[in-house]
Amino acid sequence: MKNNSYKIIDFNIIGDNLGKLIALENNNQIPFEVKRVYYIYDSLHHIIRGKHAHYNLQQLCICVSGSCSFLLDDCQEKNIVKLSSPTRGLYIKNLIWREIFDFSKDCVLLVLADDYYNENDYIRDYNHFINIAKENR
Ligand code: T46
Repeated sequence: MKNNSYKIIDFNIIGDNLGKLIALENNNQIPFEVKRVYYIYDSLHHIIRGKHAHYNLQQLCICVSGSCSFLLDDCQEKNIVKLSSPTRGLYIKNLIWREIFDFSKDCVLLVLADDYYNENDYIRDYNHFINIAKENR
């Protein structure tokens, strides 16, 4: 997989006797400017979410509670990344097919995105994704 298609970002933990804190800033720990935040919770263990790519959207996904796994596909290679810690984020560039699965009961997946919700940015047909991704390699 093109090594900049996605990356794991380990956050700096600010810890003291009160507990732990993680701070995320635009263009610092987050490799873009955030325009939208959403979170996914109460997903059933056996379901698969995602099953799409984005033409342009970049996102940073953080499992702030529990765990879930991502299948990432850049049209040449598929990798699985498990998120199970609030101390790391998964940065996903555009034109990456993703499927999210294996949700733990307590999973809360926080997603920071660089743009507003726009259904026209979604590629929901896998064959179409393959064609577009190959053209853009
Ligand atoms: C992604 C993965 C990780 C909105 O109205 N606003 C929003 O900001 C979002 C993200 C969704 N929606 C609506 C659209 C659908 O009617 O919420 C419904 C569920 O969305 P979707 O089926 O796209 O959910 P997932 O979990 O398959 O995908 C989401 C994001 O859409 C996607 O960008 O990368 O989480």
